[in-house]
Amino acid sequence: NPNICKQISVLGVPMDLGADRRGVDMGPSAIRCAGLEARLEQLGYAVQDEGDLVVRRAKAYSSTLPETNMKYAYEIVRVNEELAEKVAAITAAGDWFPLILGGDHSIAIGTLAGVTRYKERIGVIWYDAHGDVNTPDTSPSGNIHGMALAAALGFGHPALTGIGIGSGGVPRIDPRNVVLVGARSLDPGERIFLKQHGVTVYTMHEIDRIGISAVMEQAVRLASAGTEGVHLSLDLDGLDPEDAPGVGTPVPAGISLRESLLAMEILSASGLLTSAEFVEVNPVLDLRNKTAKAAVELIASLLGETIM
Ligand code: HAR
Ligand code: MN
Ligand code: MN
Ligand code: MN
Repeated sequence: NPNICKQISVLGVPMDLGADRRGVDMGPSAIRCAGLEARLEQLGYAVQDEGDLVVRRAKAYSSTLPETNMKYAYEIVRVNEELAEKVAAITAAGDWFPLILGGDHSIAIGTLAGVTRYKERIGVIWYDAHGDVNTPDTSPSGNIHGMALAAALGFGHPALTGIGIGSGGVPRIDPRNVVLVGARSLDPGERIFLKQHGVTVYTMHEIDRIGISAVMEQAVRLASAGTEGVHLSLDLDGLDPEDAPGVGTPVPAGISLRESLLAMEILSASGLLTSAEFVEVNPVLDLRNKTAKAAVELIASLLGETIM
């Protein structure tokens, strides 16, 4: 097993405000129900379950940030600040691997702020049907989960870009170390953003053309160049809805579970993984916890499980 940490700290973030849709708040619970801890222990890890952060219900009409379209911004910012501190504390000593369970993808802002606290520079593999690089100006929905990656890179509203690093802080992620895998639903403003900032995008086109193994090998190389390691931010809607039906915004013709398991194995074998989050599991829309079970399979492969 190539991963450095033999101890895994699991933290749930039952956030659904960033998606403006109920259900994804139950994601951490569903992933635990699918047998996460036992599976990790079978792999020889010591597991510390930190439980879930508290996310308060918020009324939409009173919680959109004034003069923006950012729905539920106050509570999303508050929870992400707490998440950043918690993740930073988990990584402080260097011998615990943070595994964050979402929750909608807005939690990546806090996770990434925490993961980069004690690191000069890290790369990110963003496994997702979407780009999540909207800013309030380009977002068609005002849903903050569609702004998370832009915010983590320092673009968008200061309320989001300052999370975990303060208003004078500079994000420790270079867009050239960010790689999107599985993209197939990008907004016009997102395409411009991705080109402008030099983010590498492997859409379904490249995955079909050169295969998931070549895509992942290149993704690992680009994300790790000049960095101290790679964070995986995996949105279950990156997978095909056939394999992961329990997501709020399914997009057809996605990455299969089989391809995704190989993707995780390649990332695992790199030995460069610092941290990971699995987000957007919506048990209300799922079929017999299929998507949460897929998440557990992916996590096991990511953390070194092999068949032989
Ligand atoms: N791009 C659209 C928006 O910003 C939809 C993106 C949201 N869906 C996600 N994110 N699950 O990955 O509103
Ligand atoms: Mn135990
Ligand atoms: Mn996403
Ligand atoms: Mn998505």
